[in-house]
Amino acid sequence: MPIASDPSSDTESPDDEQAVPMLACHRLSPRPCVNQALVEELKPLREFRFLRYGTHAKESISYATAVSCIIGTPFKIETVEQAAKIPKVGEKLTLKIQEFLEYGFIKESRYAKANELYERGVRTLEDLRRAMNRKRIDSYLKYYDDLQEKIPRSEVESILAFVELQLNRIKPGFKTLLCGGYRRGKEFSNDVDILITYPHRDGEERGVLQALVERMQQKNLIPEDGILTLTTCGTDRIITPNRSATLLDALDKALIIFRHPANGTTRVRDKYRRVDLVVTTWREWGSAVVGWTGSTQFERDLRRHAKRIDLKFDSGGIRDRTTDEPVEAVTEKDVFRVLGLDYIPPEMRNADP
Ligand code: OXD
Ligand code: MN
Ligand code: MN
Repeated sequence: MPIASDPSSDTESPDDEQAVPMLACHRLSPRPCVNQALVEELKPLREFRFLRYGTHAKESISYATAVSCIIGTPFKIETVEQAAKIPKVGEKLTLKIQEFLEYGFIKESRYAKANELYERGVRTLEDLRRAMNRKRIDSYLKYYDDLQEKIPRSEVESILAFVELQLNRIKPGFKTLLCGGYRRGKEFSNDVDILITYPHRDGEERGVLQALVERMQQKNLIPEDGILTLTTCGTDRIITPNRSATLLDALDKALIIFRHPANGTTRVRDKYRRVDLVVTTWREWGSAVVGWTGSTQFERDLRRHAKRIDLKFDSGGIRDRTTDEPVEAVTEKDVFRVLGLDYIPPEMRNADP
């Protein structure tokens, strides 16, 4: 594995030429991967655990990590022995893989797929759980059908164009980047993740998110109950530097429901789409890009990797764990370099099914 340059990256059997690194930031995760059929079969089992235990429970995370290791396995798994050597793949999962190798499917997975909860859409239930107050749940339900739909790349781009049009009216000179699944090359996204900054002009971004959201509301591009979360910690931190100076991931964020107008398109009616607007200083741009590109497991493993080398990573920046001092990394490549990692292109960060 050329990517496993970090000596601290543990593999199940370091002598084995085919050993799979434990962390997603030490390996490549393409979509589709060579074991995609197996991954598809394991996906409902993984999502069933998310539902049963919650996304942050260790039962869920260990399963997700095992599936992620299978995604990062560069060779086709053809024997039980190969499966058993993959990091995090325990006895029970090995048996499931054996079943898959013999029959081409996993019985329990088919049951899980047929499960009513699964049919209702894990993503939305998760979103609902995340949505902590009643108002948010209500607005979610109102736009439920639209929000269930996956968003094609062309529409993601069209939504960015709408946002840029508004930004141009507020303060030109910005730079945007579509992150999330779109940046990792997915044909269809669950939502639209837009990062915004002002290159080389730290401070220019201050207050921009608030202005953007207000403008979009005035234009009726965000329904009345369409702001799920609005935090302006980044701006607040700049205005009052000492109060929350150690806050990590203190980016300005608006998680909204966007009304995507139908006029000028072939659609017969407007559609409601989930959009995340994230404003960052130029200084934190690299970390924000890495943090908002995902996938979830990739980010989780990146944080674990950073911890091992006594750093703290998240989309708000990199810090020294001991001194809490920020470590500079303006570009995405800087982030990988500072973390002592080989650069992994976004389309190789698909560490979740
Ligand atoms: C998505 C993603 O699909 O970010 O929205 O993965
Ligand atoms: Mn996304
Ligand atoms: Mn998002």
